[in-house]
Amino acid sequence: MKQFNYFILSIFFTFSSSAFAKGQPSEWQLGFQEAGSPLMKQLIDFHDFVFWVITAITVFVFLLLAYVCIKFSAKNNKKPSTTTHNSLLEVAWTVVPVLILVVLAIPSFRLLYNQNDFSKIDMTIKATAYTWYWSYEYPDHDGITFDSIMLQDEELKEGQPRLLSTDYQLVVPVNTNIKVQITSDPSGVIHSWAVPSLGVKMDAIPGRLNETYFNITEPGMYYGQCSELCGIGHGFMPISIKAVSSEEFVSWVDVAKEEFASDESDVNSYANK
Ligand SMILES: [Cu+2]
Repeated sequence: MKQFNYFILSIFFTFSSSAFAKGQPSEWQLGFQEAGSPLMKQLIDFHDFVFWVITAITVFVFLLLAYVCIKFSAKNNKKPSTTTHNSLLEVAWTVVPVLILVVLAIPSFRLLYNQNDFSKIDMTIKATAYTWYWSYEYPDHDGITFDSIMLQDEELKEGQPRLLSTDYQLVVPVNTNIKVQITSDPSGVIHSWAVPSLGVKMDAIPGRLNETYFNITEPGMYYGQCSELCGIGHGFMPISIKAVSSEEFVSWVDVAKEEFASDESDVNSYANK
């Protein structure tokens, strides 16, 4: 399936000027963004596996229907059989679907378990949704806190995707299990913190702390958007993540501690700006 998608994509790319960029959508994209985390890789593999299973079932049922329609039509089958039961057949069409479901359920539950396995977390970040931007907090790094506001078209620099770039990015180290605690402004609405290439999508609900995690394998930019219809600014509260090496992250933390010296009034004062 993946190969097929890439084949189709390559055809479209021949006619499109956009280059294939990791961690963000591309023009004429079909299928998923390239996996940026092991979890997304598993999600894509499972999707591809299920795709082939349902394709086989659909083709089988279609061929069976076509066969029955032709073979047992009033024209071809003048004297219908009076058979009403066939034990072997009835057991088979019950047991076979059950087995197919078991074959699907095993990798599905394994994936579900992996998505909720918080046993090996290296660091935590808190994302809070406001109308209409995300605010981030690094509780493990002296509580660095900052808002991440979408860049307007005229503020975009070369290579920054429109509607996905923010003034401050969520900077994280690569090959680190990062837990994200997600919530929403208590006086706000429900949002959703979603980054497609990382296989992460979690609702941000006022008064409730949800959590998810990701592990980025390669340095680079990874973009996401609010994925809950939250109101007028829904399309304008992107998530942009900058994955860097652990050394770069350490030096970023030093700079960020100065730049975003924890100031609670920061978030509240934004509304008055
Ligand atoms: Cu939102």
